[in-house]
Amino acid sequence: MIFTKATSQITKLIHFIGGKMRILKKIGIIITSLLISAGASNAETWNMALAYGAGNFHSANAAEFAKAVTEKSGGKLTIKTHPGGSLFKGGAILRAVQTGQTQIGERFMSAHGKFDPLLEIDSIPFVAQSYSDAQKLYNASKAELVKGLDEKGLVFLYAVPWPAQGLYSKKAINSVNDLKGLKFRAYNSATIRIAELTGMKPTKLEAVAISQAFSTGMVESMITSPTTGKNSKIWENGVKYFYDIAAWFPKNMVVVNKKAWNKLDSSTQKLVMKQAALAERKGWQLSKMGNVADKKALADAGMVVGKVNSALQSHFEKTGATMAKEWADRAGSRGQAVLSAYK
Ligand code: PCA
Repeated sequence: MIFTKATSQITKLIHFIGGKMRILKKIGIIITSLLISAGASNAETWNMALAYGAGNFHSANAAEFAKAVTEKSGGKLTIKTHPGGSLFKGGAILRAVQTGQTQIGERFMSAHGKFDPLLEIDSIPFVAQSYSDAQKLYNASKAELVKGLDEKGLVFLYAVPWPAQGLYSKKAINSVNDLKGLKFRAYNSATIRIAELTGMKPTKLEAVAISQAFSTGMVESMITSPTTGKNSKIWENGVKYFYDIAAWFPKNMVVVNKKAWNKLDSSTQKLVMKQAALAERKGWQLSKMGNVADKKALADAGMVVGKVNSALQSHFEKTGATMAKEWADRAGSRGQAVLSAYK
């Protein structure tokens, strides 16, 4: 009897607390939505244009960066990523961000030598042939790069290299003669210049167009990372050979439109810079891992993965020396200062 009474009292108490909790929860929701609407005037949304597929490590890293900023900014900044060139194709991203058509984007730096020759420094063959040299070159060039972008209305956030660049071909390449006349997929002025100095026929194409270009026979060779070959499942398009030249580590950079940047309060700007630094560190690690794993993936898919022979090696070295001189002329004293700081 006493026991039953106590039980019913406890049940009543639980109902009472439950009722109070529901009211508190409702009040909480109301307060939260009031806070959100009060803050709505300084809640920003940025659309982040990415040129490479969602599965690529640069895009995955950018998505993680965007998520971290969105979650940590307390509703002040939401970043939405658009991979695979779905918002703007690679070639249009820098200009789209500069002119404010979108607020943020990632772009392959060395395709923009006309914008600033300093952006091409990481694609001069044989200047930096390892990750540690690539890092040194980045450190030596960063201040000038950031300044050049700033003068053109862009805020630099971070840069991450692609794995070492190598030569892909449908047929085996044992001499410079084997390269002559080949239809060659290029991604910037430097790769076009290599093709010209070698006697290949260059066509500039976005990475997302690679599979189709090889499968239709529009191109039959290219120089890019093991990662891009793997992402394009290049072995399914008749490409059997990968020669690891490892003569440069070109980078992607993430930039923001300056007007969009200036709309953020200083604590949000700090948050973005902090997450950018983390994304940069993570990106370099992912790149180093890909440099090993993606080469293995090419071999596992049945491709012949090796090095060029010494005659080809010296051809590419000579080509690189010519290109270094040409770049020095274009980049002038600014370029010279950066290169001597690197050396
Ligand atoms: N992949 C990109 C740029 C460099 C790289 O490794 C591409 O092929 O377009």
